Amino acid sequence: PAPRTVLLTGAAGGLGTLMRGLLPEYGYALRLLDVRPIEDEPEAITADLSDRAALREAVRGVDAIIHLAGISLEAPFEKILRANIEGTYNLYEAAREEGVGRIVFASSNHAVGYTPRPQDDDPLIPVDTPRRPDTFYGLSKSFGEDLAQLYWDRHGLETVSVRIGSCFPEPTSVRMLSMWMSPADGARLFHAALTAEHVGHTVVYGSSANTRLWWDLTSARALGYEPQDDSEPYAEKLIAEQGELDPGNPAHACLGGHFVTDPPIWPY
Ligand code: NAI
Ligand code: 15L
Repeated sequence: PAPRTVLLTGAAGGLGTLMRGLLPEYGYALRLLDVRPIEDEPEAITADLSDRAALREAVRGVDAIIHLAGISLEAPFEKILRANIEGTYNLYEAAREEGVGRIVFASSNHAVGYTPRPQDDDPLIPVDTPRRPDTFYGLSKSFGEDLAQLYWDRHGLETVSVRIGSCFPEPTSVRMLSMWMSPADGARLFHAALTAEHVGHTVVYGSSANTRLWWDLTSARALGYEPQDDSEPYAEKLIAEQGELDPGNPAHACLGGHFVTDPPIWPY
């Protein structure tokens, strides 16, 4: 049976707010969780991913979880460790203990951020390309994918790890022309990830059907995802403003874009 009650962690964030608007149309009843209170949502659970008792209660009785909570950009290692690495472990443990069958994990392009982007007629990046995190942030997503694999192999808890490109209302950079996932396509992909049968642990790239796509959406489409959007209508304006990507510029050379060249955030 299709999952109905879904815990949405990180519900106060940018993507969480977009999905709170879009997923109910697919028939889901969302239970919301975030460390930040959510305006106009009195029933939302305000809890930190470090609070194991709160997580256990939050996952009790849900059919599935969409796990968006965590630090969404590079940060000092200690913070990433707590929120993204230990926090994701805590959530998986709560899900295992309460018998939740499936998690959709918000992984990121930054788990493979050092992968050179395809140029000219190069093939699209496959989903089984070696992971090459570009930051501690990307490393935490790589960890999350391995954690998901472990919980599938050992406990039969299913996960779809979605390596999200850039999910925002509109693309705002030339790189995003390749990476963009429209919010409506994001909801389509999460719905497919919640409803496809026998996913085990499946890794997919999360983006729209962009003309300038860098990666291969085959595994996402195999879940039943049919993207409807393309960033191309934004291309002319963004390229006029920012110029084409320069293959000689290291910040333009890899999937992770400027994450690859941004100075590290101290203290390590
Ligand atoms: P965001 O930073 O807007 O939202 C993250 C939410 O998680 C925030 O509301 C924050 O309060 C909450 N949070 C952080 N630490 C927490 C903790 N310890 N306990 C409970 N809640 C906590 O980020 P955004 O853009 O909404 O992204 C959501 C997820 O998707 C993140 O995991 C991010 O890494 C991932 N992602 C997003 C992409 C995007 O394009 N928006 C691209 C790739 C991945
Ligand atoms: C991410 O992983 C971030 O969470 C998001 O804020 C964007 O920076 C996105 O990647 C991106 O690469 O554009």
